[in-house]
Amino acid sequence: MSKNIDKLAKIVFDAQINATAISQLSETESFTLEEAYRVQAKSIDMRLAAGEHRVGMKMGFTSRAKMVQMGVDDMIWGRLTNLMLVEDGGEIDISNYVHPRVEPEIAYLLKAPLSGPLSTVEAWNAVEAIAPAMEIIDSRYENFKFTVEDVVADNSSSSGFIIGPWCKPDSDIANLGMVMEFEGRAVQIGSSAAILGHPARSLAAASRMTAEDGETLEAGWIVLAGGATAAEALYEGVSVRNTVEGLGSCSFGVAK
Ligand code: OOG
Ligand code: MG
Repeated sequence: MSKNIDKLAKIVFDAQINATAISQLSETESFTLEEAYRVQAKSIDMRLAAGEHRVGMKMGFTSRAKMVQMGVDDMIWGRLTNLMLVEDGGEIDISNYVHPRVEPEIAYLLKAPLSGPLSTVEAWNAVEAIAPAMEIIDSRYENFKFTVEDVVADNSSSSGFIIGPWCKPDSDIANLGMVMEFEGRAVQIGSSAAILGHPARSLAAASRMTAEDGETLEAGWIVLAGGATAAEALYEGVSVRNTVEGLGSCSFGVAK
C-alpha cells in the first residue's frame, strides 16, 4: 500500500499546487480512512519540501450545517501552512483556486502544546488568543463531491484562511452570533454554539484526533474550529466579511 499512498499523495499534491480538478480517488482506488490521513500527511510533506511551513490545523464537519451541506457525518481535520494564510483585508485571485467556497469560523492561537484526549477546560487553558476567522475551502474534486476518505486525502479541502484581530480568551464564547456578509449583505447567519455545542470542544477534539495520527498541536499554532454555517461559493469581485459578536470581524475580497 505504501506505493499507493505515495501515488495518491502525488495526485492530490499536483491538484493542490496547480488548482486543477481531479476525479475522486475512491472511484479507482479503495483505501481506508487511516490510509486517507497518510495520503494527506504525505502530500503536505511534499508541500513542506517545496518550501511551505506548518502553521496549524483545521477541524471540519464540527457543525450540523456543514455535515448536512456536504453529506458527511464524521469530524475530519487538515493541515494549515503559511502559504494558505490570506491577509485580513487582502485579496485573492480566483484563478488560483478550482471552485472556492468560504465559511465563517473561529480561530485559536495556542500558547502551549496539546496532545491526546483531554477535557474542554484543559484545551481552553492552552489558548493564548481567539479571533474571528474564515476558511476558504476548495475541494480539488470535480463538482465539490467526495467521500470522507477522498476529502481527508485532499487535506480536508483546506485552501486558505483569514484571521481577524486576536482577542484575549477571557470572555464566554459559547454562544456568539456570527454573520458572514457578501457585499455588505448577510449570506450566512449562525452562532458559535453550532460548533459542537461549544467551540472549545472542537479544540479538544483537534487534540484527540491529531494524536491518533501521532501529531501534537504546537504552541504558536493556529487551530480553526470548523464552519459554523454552510459554506458559500466565491466569485470574482465579491467582498466578504465575517463578524463574530464580541470579537470583531475579518474580511477579504476576490479580485475582478
Ligand atoms: C470539507 C471541509 C469542512 C468545515 O469547516 O466544516 C470544513 C468541505 O466542506 O469541503 O472545513
Ligand atoms: Mg472549515
